[in-house]
Amino acid sequence: PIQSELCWTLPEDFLDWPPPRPVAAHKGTFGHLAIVAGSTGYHGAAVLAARAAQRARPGLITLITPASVYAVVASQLQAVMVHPWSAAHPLPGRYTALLFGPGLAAADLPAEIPATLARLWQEANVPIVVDASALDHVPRGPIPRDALRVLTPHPGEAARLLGTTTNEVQSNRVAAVRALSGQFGGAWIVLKGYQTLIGRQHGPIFVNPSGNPDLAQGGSGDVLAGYLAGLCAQPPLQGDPERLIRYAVWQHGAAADALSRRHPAWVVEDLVRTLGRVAPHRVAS
Ligand code: B4P
Ligand code: MG
Repeated sequence: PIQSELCWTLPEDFLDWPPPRPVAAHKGTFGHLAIVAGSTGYHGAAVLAARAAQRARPGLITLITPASVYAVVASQLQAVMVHPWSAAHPLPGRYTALLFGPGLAAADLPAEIPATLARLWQEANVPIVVDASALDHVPRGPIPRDALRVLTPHPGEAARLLGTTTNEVQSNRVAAVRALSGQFGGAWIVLKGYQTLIGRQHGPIFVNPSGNPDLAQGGSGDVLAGYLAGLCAQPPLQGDPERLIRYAVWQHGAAADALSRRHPAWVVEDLVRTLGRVAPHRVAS
């Protein structure tokens, strides 16, 4: 049953969003995203997230990746700056948003990466998005007031964080969002899957109507994380985090729906190319 705390996202919610870019804008206007992602065996997650972040069109993107995968990651990206993880790149630096994950999973992951995430999560005054195995390194407890924090678990990850089962999460997804947000200082939770939920410990929970089972392929979550973080990095969009997150999730699903209508056998690289190109429309009543 639909509870009163649930609000459906509608495509028409975004007829005036993102706002038009000022004619005299330059790349500095749209911020600089840092992505910390990838590890041995998971280099593709970093590449997909970076390419999806490009589709959100922040001014600049820097991808910081463990030295073990640096060469293979860097060789696949052009406009994205790529650096091997090292103390030479202090975070948050001048970045206007940070994404930790996806693909930060391998046993050879430098130990400073989880430690840096834990410190920044509690201190940094810039938006932080955390996805995939990086979720395991987010500290419970308070977060800075007025700093955007977003976790993007799928039901399996949500269950791991809550110490319960995937079935339990799926049987009351709203409760899972509330509980996760409560544990992580009131952070925004994007609980993925059919009808992705977006919400916090208190306040409305938004239900996303777009997307379909063609998204059930490895890498589609990495694409969402990159695209969402690419929007978070843009100062002109940071004033309305609720709409920003809802738009990212809606656009990701709508791009999948557009692909599924045209050619059913699409793969996640097609999703990256389509992302950001679906125009919001009014739904006939
Ligand atoms: P992992 O092996 O950790 O998968 P991953 O690397 O995170 O893959 P990826 O990043 O591409 O996908 P993600 O789910 O992040 O874990 C997979 C395991 O987790 C599964 O074997 C299962 O046990 C569990 N799990 C994951 N999703 C589940 C679900 N929905 N229900 C039950 N168990 C689940 O991101 C996928 C993206 O595609 C999200 O944006 C999601 O919303 C979207 N998507 C997938 N299926 C969709 C659908 N039917 N309708 C609409 N959107 C859908
Ligand atoms: Mg994932």
